[in-house]
Amino acid sequence: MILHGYFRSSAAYRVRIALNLKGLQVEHRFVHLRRGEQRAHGYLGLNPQGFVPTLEVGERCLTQSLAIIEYLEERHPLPPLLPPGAEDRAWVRAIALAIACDIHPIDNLRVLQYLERTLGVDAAQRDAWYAHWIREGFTAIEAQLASRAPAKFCFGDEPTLADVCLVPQVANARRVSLDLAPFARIRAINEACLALPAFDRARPEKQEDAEQ
Ligand SMILES: N[C@@H](CCC(=O)N[C@@H](CS)C(=O)NCC(=O)O)C(=O)O
Repeated sequence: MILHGYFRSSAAYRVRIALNLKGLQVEHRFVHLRRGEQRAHGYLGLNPQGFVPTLEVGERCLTQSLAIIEYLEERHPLPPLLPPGAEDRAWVRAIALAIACDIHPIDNLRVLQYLERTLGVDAAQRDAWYAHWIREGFTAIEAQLASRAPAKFCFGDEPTLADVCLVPQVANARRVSLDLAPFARIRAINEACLALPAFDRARPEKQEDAEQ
C-alpha cells in the first residue's frame, strides 16, 4: 500500500495512526500542500478532490480518511477501532464525524486561502476563524465525553476511531494556540493516546517530510 500524505495534514495523520494501531506497513509519498502539489495534474488522477490522504491499494486509489480507515477496519479487523455494540459504534462514529465533517473542513487549507486571498482576511482574523470553529466543536465533544463514565480514551480503555480523529484535531488546535484549559477530558485523552507508540510515531513532527 502507498499512502500519499503531508506531515501537517490532520486527515493523513488519522490514517497514519490507524495504520500504526493495526501494525500495517505502507510506503509513504509526500504531497506538499503549501506548494500546491495536491492540484498537480498527476495527483488529481489519484484523488480528483485534490486532497490528502490517498491510499493506493494495488490498482485502486482510496480517498477520504474515514473511508480509508473503515476499509482498513474491514480488511484488518484486529485490533478493532469500533466497539462491538451498534449503539456504541454509532457513538464513536459521531465523535469522529463531528471532527471530520463539522470542525475540520471549514479550517481546511483551501478555505483559509479563500478567506485570505479572495475575501482579504488578515492572518490574525484567519487564525481567529480557525480557533473559533475548533473551540465550538470541542465544547460539544467535551460534553459528549462527559456524558459517559470517565475512561482512558474516548470510549473505554482501548483507542477507537474517535481517538484517531481527536488527536490530530488537538494538534491543529495547538497550532493556533487555542486555549485547551476548558477541555479537561480532551486533554487527558490526547495525552493517553500520545503515550502509545502508534500515536506517537504518527505525529506530524516525526514524519520524513516534516518542516518547521
Ligand atoms: N474529508 C477529507 C478531507 C481531506 C482534507 O481536507 N485534506 C487536506 C489536508 S488535512 C487537504 O488535502 N487540503 C488541501 C487543500 O485544502 O488544498 C478526508 O477526511 O480525507
